[in-house]
Amino acid sequence: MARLTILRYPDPRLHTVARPVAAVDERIRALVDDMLETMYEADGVGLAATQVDVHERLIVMDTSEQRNLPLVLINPEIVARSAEMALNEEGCLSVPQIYDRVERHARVTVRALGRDGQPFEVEAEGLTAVCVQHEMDHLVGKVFVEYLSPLKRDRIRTKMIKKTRDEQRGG
Ligand code: GNR
Ligand code: NI
Repeated sequence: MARLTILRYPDPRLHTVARPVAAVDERIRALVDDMLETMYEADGVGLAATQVDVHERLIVMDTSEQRNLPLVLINPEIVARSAEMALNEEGCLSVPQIYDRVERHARVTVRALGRDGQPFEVEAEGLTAVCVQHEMDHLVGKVFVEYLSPLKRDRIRTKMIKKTRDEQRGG
């Protein structure tokens, strides 16, 4: 297993549209394991392949309290969405220390392949529903800050560029 580098907003590679995973093989299983390690190490509840510069439709998540229930979603598709919406505070490992409210479907049903390539469906609500929608946005090149006002987004962009520059100087 290996820890992967997470792209930081406004890296243009975060806007890449992922293509489907062609086959759930050893390469994909190794990527899944590295992404899980990277997600747990960063204390995240989810990670999309886009964030580690792999542009294939693959997500890992764990929204459990004890962080011992990894969920792997390969070629995920949302097959049902609630009419009811919910406002939730979101963050993103690619936009560290920025949190703001985003409106999403309160519940979604997702169809995907698991780590072994078997198809399954999962009904998500609460944080899991938020996370599924947030991660699936990453796969089409969308970061949550794009739901915020242009003014807020611009301020975040400037802040992230400065933060990244300061860190590279050894801060
Ligand atoms: O770790 C994460 N926490 C989180 C909190 C609220 C809404 C969405 C998320 S996803 C985020 C990890 C991440 O950036 N996934 O793409
Ligand atoms: Ni994210």
